[in-house]
Amino acid sequence: MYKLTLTATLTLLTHLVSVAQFKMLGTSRDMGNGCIQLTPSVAYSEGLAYSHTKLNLSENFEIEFDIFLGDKEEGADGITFVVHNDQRGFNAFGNWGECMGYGRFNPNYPGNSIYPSIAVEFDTYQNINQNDPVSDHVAYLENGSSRHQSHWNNEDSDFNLEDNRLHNFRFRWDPSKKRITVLLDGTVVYKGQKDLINEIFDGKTEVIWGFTASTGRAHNLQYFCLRRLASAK
Ligand SMILES: [Ca+2]
Ligand SMILES: [Ca+2]
Repeated sequence: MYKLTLTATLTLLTHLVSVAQFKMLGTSRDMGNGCIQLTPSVAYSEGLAYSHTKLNLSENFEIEFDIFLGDKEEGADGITFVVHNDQRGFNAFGNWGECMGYGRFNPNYPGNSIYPSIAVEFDTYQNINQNDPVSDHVAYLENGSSRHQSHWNNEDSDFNLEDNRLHNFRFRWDPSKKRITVLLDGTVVYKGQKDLINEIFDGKTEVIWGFTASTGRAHNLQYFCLRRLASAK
């Protein structure tokens, strides 16, 4: 029932997104064919891409992209989808390596990270410091901390996202139910309830969104490809 209602609402207004809509930072660049590179397969790279158009958290929306996390299973570090209201605006970035351009190395030390924010990480490298499992995984993050208490890896200790394939990513926000739903290749990989406007963004409804990625000693080509942004007014 929920799904049917959401789908019907989303058809009210669908925006087609374009590469020109994104501001690129660091190693990000237009790859053509509607794809934006975040990092090349080069050590210690960091790239971000933000949509010039902000999201309105008082509205329903679903964002859909394809993401590519590399072809080397021993690569690193992953991509985050981020929603933020950092005072640095479209120039905000976090640390490299395990922080994926979003977070900080020590969860308890402010360091440089994107704040206030939420993010979904697609993590391809185990960092014990951030509570990562041995496998690749998806996790929900808040306020620039890369450490997470839970994760999704399909309960598969060999789960691998660095498989030289595009993976479909969808992020849904329902403000009436305060519900976040994240899908990877059609499977729900995170579902949570949070009053984002008041608990994270101090009453603000207009927020910046985009993708961040980085590499460390290990690396991979990482990019995303445009699909659609749908929202209801
Ligand atoms: Ca990691
Ligand atoms: Ca892997």
